[in-house]
Amino acid sequence: MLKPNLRRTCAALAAGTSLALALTACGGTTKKDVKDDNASAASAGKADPNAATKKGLTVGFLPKQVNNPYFTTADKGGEKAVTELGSTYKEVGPSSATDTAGQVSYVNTLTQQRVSAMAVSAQDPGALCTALKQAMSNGIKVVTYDSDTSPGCRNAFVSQAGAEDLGRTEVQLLAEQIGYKGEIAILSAAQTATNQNTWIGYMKDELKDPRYKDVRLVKIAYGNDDAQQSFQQTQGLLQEHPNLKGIISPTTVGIKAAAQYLSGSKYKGKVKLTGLGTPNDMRKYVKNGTVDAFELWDPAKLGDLAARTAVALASGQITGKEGETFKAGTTTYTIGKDGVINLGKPTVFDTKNIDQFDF
Ligand code: RAM
Repeated sequence: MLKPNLRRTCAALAAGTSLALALTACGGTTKKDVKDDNASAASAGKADPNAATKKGLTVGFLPKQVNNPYFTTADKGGEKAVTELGSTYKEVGPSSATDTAGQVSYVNTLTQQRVSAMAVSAQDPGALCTALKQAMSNGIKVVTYDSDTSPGCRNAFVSQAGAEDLGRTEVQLLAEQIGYKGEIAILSAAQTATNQNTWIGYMKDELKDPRYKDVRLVKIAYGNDDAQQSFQQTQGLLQEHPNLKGIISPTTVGIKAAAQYLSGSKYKGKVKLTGLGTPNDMRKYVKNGTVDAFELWDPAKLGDLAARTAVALASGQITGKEGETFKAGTTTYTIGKDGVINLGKPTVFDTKNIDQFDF
């Protein structure tokens, strides 16, 4: 929580001095923000579905992590769509997936640069809220994609697939591979990551079903979307739990590192691994028998939809309210509860289809 005198200073700064100064002094999160953020921040006013698509906008992309190939692909999809719609694309972001302070300062940078809209994959549900609200109060439209904030801190969230679907299907995939019996672990990304934590919540719920009565989740490890940390965490999981039968890694960085470790160890093919990976990262591990099946959506399509949502918001075609519809390319999307827009269903990749995909 900001101290009262700092709060006053912030208000005075915002009112009387440059926006930049107020942002620097007052960014960050307070507990109160998180509590107040449960209702979606659909923009005020009415949507005009027939409004023309504005050109000449600037759309800033702020991924969780710039040097993560998943975001390189996703944001390229965003860039292509923004350019196609006649606007300017830019990308800023931290190189570590656990640098929430860095993400806050990038939000502030985009706000100071007066972009028309920003698309953000959040490292933490609450940490960016003060900064994002400041952006929205400056007329900037905020779309989260891939990993959401609390709903009140953005206008809409472009979700890669139903979160519940993703969580449950990963458990289903692994349980089938281990014959519904044995110890399993999860190798996640950052401990605060909204998307991974939501999926893990559904995994735990799925595991309550009686058909998993012989499956036991023994540990959730965090590799922070860092290849080396994820590799070491996998090694640690096997050392600590010698009877481990399977690992779910709902992160492209984690699953690749875990596959790399397993593939060079005595556990190859014996300890099963599934989760969310890209076909290009995972092809060789599917072909060499380390991995049977895993899943993902097309990251470029997620970036594309985030860009088109940002432009539709900035053009006044949607405000982020439930029930509004808009056209993105040739598909019409309907905004769901809490301003969530769903890209579609994930694809399961295995030895039969993996060669048909190139991302
Ligand atoms: C990593 C990131 C990202 C997640 C994918 C599956 O690249 O954690 O947020 O959506 O994995």
